[in-house]
This record gives sequence, C-alpha cells and structure tokens, in this order.
Amino acid sequence: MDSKFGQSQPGGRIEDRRFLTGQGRYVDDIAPADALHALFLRSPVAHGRIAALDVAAARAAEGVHLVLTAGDLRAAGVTLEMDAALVRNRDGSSGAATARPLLAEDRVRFVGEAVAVVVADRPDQARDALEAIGLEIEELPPHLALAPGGDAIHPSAPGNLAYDWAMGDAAAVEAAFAAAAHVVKLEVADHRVIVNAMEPRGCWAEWQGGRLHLCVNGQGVWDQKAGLARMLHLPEDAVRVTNPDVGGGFGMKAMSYPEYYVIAQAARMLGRPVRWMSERTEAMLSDNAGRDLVSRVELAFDAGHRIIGYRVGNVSNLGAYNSENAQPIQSRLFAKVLTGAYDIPAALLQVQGVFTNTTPVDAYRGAGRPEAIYALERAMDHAARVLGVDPWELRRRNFIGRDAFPYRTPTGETYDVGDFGRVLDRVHGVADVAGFAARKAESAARGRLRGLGLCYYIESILGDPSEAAEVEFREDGGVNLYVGTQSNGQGHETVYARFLSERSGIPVEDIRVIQGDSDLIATGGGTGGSRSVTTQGSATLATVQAMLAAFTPFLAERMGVDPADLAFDGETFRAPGSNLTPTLAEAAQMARAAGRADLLRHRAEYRLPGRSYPNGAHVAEVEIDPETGRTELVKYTVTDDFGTLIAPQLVEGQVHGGIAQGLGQVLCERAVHDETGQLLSASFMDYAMPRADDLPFVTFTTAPVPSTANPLGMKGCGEAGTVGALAAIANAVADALWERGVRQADMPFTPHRVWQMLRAAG
Ligand code: SMO
Repeated sequence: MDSKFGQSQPGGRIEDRRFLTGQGRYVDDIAPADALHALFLRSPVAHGRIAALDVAAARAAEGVHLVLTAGDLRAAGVTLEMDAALVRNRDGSSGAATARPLLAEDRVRFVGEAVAVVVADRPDQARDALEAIGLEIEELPPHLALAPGGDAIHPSAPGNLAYDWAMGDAAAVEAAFAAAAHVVKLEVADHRVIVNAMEPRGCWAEWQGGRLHLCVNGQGVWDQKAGLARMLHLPEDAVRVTNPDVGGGFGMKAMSYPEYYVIAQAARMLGRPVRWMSERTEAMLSDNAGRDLVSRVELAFDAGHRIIGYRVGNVSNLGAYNSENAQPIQSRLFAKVLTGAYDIPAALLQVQGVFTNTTPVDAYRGAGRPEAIYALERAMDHAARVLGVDPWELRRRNFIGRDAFPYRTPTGETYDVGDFGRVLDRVHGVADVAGFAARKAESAARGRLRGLGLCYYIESILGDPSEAAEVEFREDGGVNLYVGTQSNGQGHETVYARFLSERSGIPVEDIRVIQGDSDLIATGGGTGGSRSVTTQGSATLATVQAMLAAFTPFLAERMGVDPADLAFDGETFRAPGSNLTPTLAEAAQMARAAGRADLLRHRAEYRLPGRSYPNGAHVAEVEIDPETGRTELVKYTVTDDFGTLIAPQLVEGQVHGGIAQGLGQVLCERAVHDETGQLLSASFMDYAMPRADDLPFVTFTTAPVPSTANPLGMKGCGEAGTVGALAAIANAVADALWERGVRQADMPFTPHRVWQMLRAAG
C-alpha cells in the first residue's frame, strides 16, 4: 500500500467540536417543536395475566390526545407481533417463537414491559394520565432460574426451553476425551449486564403528506424502515427512517423495539409529531440486556499439554421474549470463535436458551464472541494452574501456527491470517511480565494480593459484508459522502472524511459525511459487528475508483489527450502533452458547466470476499486488599493485530472504551433481580458503572498482519477491547486469589463478593 495512506491522520475528531460545544443533534434535541409527549405504562410485575385495563379516565384526562393499548393497535390494523431470528434445534425443529407484542395483550412477562401509551401535550399531563389507567394484574409465578423448568411463559416453549442447539463433532470430541492424558473442567458464569448507553433510547415520529418519518437513535435505518412498513402495513416508499447523532449503541441500539412502532402509529393516527425519550430507570428495564449465561467448559489435553478436544455447554437467558437477534448469539455467534486462537482438532458446543420473566437479552459489544472467548480464556488460565504449567507457554504450545493460514476451525470459520506468537511475544515484553514477581512482592509488602491475567482473543467481524458509498459534488464546491454505516460516537465522520480526502485529494474540510437517512441513502448495513470502517472504507475506495474512471474520458477530451495517458496522482489529473492539471473538484466544476450531471454523483458497492479476524493479547494486573476484598486494576497492556489501521488514534480510543466496558462487567456491573423478578439494580445508585479513576493508563501497541479478506487489509476494532478485557481482568483476579485457595472465581469481583470468596476459602 502507498505509504501516503494508512498510519497518518493525526489531530482530533472532526465531530468533537460539535459534540463538545453542545451542538450535537441527538434525537431528543431535534424533535419538532409541536411534538406531543408520549409515556408508556409498564408492567409493575414480572409475570401475570391482565385482568383489567381501563383507559377511559386517562383518555379523558387534561391534555391527553391519545391512549393506545394492544387492542387499539389491532383495531387499527397494526401487526402486533415482532419478528425475531430463530435457530434450529438439534432435532431439526425450529427454536421457539415468542410472538412479542408491541404492547402487552393478555399477559405481562417482565417488569417494564410496555402495556399502554399515553400521548399528551405535556409530559406532566401524560404522567398524570398514566396514573389514571386502571391496570389489574393477576400475578403468576415468575420463572427466573437460568435453567429450563417452571410453568411455560410461552405456549411454544414447554419448560421454558427456547432452543437446544449444537455444533461440532460429538464423536470426535468423545474420542478425544477418552484418549486424554488430562481433562480440565471449569464452570464459567457470565452474568447479566445492562448496556447503559450514555444517551438512553428514544424516538419521535411525524406523519406528513401520507408518509411516515421515524427519527430514532439506532445503529442503522434500513431494517427499521422495513420493519415499520411490515408492521404498520405501509408501502416502503411511504416510510423514512433517520438516525441523527447517537450517544452510544453497543449492539443494544441495533435492534428494533416495541416503542418505535407504537410512537410511529400514534403519530400516524394523530397526524401530529409524537416524541418519546426513555428515562434512565425506564431504559434499564426496557433496553435489551447483555450476556447472562453459564458455560461448562472442558479441555482435553494430551501428555504434552496439547489440546486434543474441547467441549462447551452453555445455558443462556433470553429474557421474556426472543429479541431480534437473541437466539443466534450464544449459539451461532459463540461458535464463530469457539476454539479461539488454538489449533484444536475436535470441538463441540451445546447450547440451551431459556426464557425467564426478565427483560429480553440481545447483542452487547461483541455479541457471543466475548462470551466464547471469556469461557475459553478463563479455562486456559485455570488449566495452566491445574496442570502446573506457565499460562503463556500453554497458549503458545496450542496456537494455530503462523504457517497454518488460511485455517479452518472445527466450527467452520476460515481465519485468513494471523501471527499469534508474535503478538504474544510483543505483549510479554511491553507488559514487563518479567518484572511481575518484583511487583507482586512489593504489593505483598503492603498487604495486597497481586495477580496477573492474560487473555488471547480472536474475533470474527460480523454484519452485512456489502456496503455502498456515494460521492456527490455540491453546487457550492463541497462534496457529500453518503454512507450506509452509522456512527454512535465512534468518530466515523473523521475517519471517512479523511479517508476520502487522502484518496481523492478533496480537502477534508470540503467533505460532509451524511449518514442515517433512508430517503438520502438507498441501502446500507448500519453499524455492528465491528464492520463499519472495513466495509465503508472498502466501498469508498471502490467509489473513488469508479469516479476516477468516469472522469477519465471526459477530462481526456477536455485536455486533448489520449484517455490512456491520463493519470491521477492523488491530487490532480495529469497527462503528457497538456498543461491542465485539474483536481477532482475542478473536474466536477467542468462537468457541471458542461451539463454532465452524471459526473456529479458516483456510487459504488463493495462486498467483502471474506471475513477478517482481529486478535490480540490483553494483560491485566490487579491488586486486591484481602481485608476488604477491594480489587483495583493497576496495570494494563494490549497488543492487537487489527491488520492495517486507518485511524490509529481512534482505534486506540475504541480499545480504551472496550476495556472500560469489560472492566465494568468484571469488577462492578451486575443486573440483580429479586425472587419476584423486580430489577433491584434499576438506577445508577444501585447499578455500578465503572468510572474514569477505575482505569489505569492503558498501554496499547499493535503487531499487525494485514487481512487478506478486504482491499485495505483491515480487521475491525470496535468490539475487540471488550472481548479481550473480560478474561484478562478476571484471570488476574483468579490468579491473585488462587494462592489463598480460591478455586472458583466468578465476576463481578465486587469487594463483597471477593471478601466472601476469600472467607469461604479460609
Ligand atoms: S454487539 Mo454489535 O452492534 O454487533
């Protein structure tokens, strides 16, 4: 690749001036001035039959324009049940469908489930009207255990078993375990967390000229557009969906939610804009949660500590309904990196999903891949301790060799390239692992336990492998770049504008990146699965190539040269025999003057020929005060292989954020329900988010091997920080606790829980 490209791009983010000066345009900032305010009545109990739902008083209340229940939606011809992806059971049948209604119809199945909506002139009027609704519920016993059983929440799922799925070669795994010199087993709990985007979910809708416009803080507009057309029975061209600036998505905002359809329908029925923004507790109750599974992990080793078989059984909590992508996460997506960075000949994943009377669970930063790597990497460190071998050596001995690529895993992924040994060597030096013993002694002198944890992760990027980019030369001399991905704060505007500028010579300040409007952009894959910069960059590159090709004959004629002699040097077109050296902007001006509108818009699509596999090593050191159980992350080092980097500074920022989210789950965050299914951790007083001073300085380095699966050599970086951080930090805690006799150490490592583990171990 030309050295002009790649590792350049210093300076801050273009969008930060807007964000930091209060000029961000978030969904709640830009609702139409005359929008009515909607509030949802939500179930106060986890499971019950709706015995009465009387909205007459609410309808008559001051300022109220509309009250809708499930019956009203049905009467208006709205399809009530949302769609969700289902997996195939082991016996070939389909995983259980759950007919999730937009508003609860005759049953409520989790605390926070929407039952009715009130639309009023002012929020306080809507609140008063909500309180005037007569909702009577006959309570049913909730099923809350992370295990099949209990009265069925859905008739389609007897015993609350959502699905029973498997992948792998059971016979080969059986044989490997029978032949093993050592078998190491570990149960790995990966508890439920609440995503807590800084900006809670919200939307507004307007109905204008027979068309619906839904503005929502999502991760892409096209799926939502299709969903609205389907559920509200509108032609697709009568639906416009926009995503403005979005304050954090993390997978949680990638899915559709009942509220969006209800608000859209309310606006349609009223012919007036309607707005809704969740409050924090409401968001904690109604946003899809993350993780929530337990994995039983078994590793079979030969006498030389080579892994010859791997078996994982997990049970995961789907909550009360299938959310859009929930069933595939702990099954198909978990399977993608089941065997991690290791050359394991035989593997088996067996998965059960269960319904419980809790908020639905869906994608959260990594969606299945952090869970798989967490289980595997906890087990690797555990195995090293049990077998009495160095955890670094155990990994090195089992790595897929650098010459083994492309490597096909037992679950059918083809890793294109990698050099895991080189990454591990690098991080070993940078993390000063050699100095750990001295640091541990120094901690001990202060009465602290110190632990070191390693995680070698690999990830598979996901999402739509196709993306498009369109460049439009504006009348004012500037350029619009239309993209199909969606920034939720990652800095796409900066990355895309600089990328286009570097490849087209168009000054970065002349480029406006336009995202998130289904009227302006025909198709797109949105943001998720660490796909954005790889797919959008590749598509932009294809668009630049198409644009240069389109201008060539036009300019050759103008310049009086043979098209074959015309070259673009990154800034200007040149040809021997002509002293004209137009830039692309100048070429566009010439085209406009010549009436060549076709040269003012250029669009190309690019489809990735394969997936890429970011991987790397995270090394964490923790200090624990055994008197209080307080755990502090004191040193953190990462070496990543993200392939070629387009914007290194922003990549590092993604890793920092990912580590912070991993640390949150490992040390403090946890969704806690009581025995009736009430969410006890439903505010920031009770749900502990990590804070800036919980994080040490993160040392970040890369040891890239460019991917062969896209023209840019990129691998994706958005989720990787979280994938690596979970096991690295948890392994460090487990390492510190091991010498005190703790053998089963599950996160979150809150002071109380760590103190209990130490006490229980004596
Ligand atoms: S958890 Mo993501 O937006 O694939």
